[in-house]
Amino acid sequence: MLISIVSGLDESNSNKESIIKKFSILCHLLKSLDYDGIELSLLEPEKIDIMQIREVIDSYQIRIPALGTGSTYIRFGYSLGDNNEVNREKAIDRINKYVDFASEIKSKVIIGLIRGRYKYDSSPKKEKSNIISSLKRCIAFAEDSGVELLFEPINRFEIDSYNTIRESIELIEEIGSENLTLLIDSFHTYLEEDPFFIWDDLKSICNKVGHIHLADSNRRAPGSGHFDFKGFLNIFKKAGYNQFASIETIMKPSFEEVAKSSFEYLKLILN
Ligand code: LER
Ligand code: MN
Repeated sequence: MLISIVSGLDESNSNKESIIKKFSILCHLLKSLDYDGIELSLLEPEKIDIMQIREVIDSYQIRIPALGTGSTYIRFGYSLGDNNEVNREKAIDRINKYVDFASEIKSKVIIGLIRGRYKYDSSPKKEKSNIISSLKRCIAFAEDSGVELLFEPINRFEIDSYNTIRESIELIEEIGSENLTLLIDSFHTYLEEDPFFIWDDLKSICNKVGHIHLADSNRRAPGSGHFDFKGFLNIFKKAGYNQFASIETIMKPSFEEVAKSSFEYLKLILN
């Protein structure tokens, strides 16, 4: 299992030079801590100089396993489940920009918060049907570009649909594309899944998982709450999962400290 951590690059408020500088500093730090990758949470990937990013990842021998897209909904308000067609088109168009970026660096693209929340003019049923039709369009583009999309179940306090692993698997099976896999986030798993069944369920769906997010029950660094990371990660380890697990937490007291303590804790568990 490969280990990475999530960071933004503040690309919307910076010039190309300072974006690369920030990225190089992050890679330098993470490499010194023995990380395999850095997951990027982006708003406008088209503002980033992809050639320079490639030079940095090559020089540090570090990978960018996935791109987070949730800020498209949080900052721009565009979502795949919106009842307004113009807004849906904008979200699909934004996903295509992430896919373009991902195809250049062999990364994957996350479909999480960009699904949005339904408004007064919608309903759970309409929202789901909007998400499915938007997702089919995104998948067609991702397939043409050779990029994998990662569908992430997200807890009910942040989003209105596909909160559980079971619902998400059903959707993935309905879409039926090899380019659509599951992203399991330990924090959403902790909040949404039945503790009696989840461990057996995870064993049976391991082969559909393309990426993992790690945060403890308090959404802080693994080891600081009471989520059973040993049980969770050993299921994937035993199943031969060889993709990435990314630390995605509240970065307190600091990014550096979270990166350091999480890595040490995970190595103890995984070895
Ligand atoms: C995104 O990966 C995620 O987990 C959401 O809950 C956004 O915070
Ligand atoms: Mn997540």
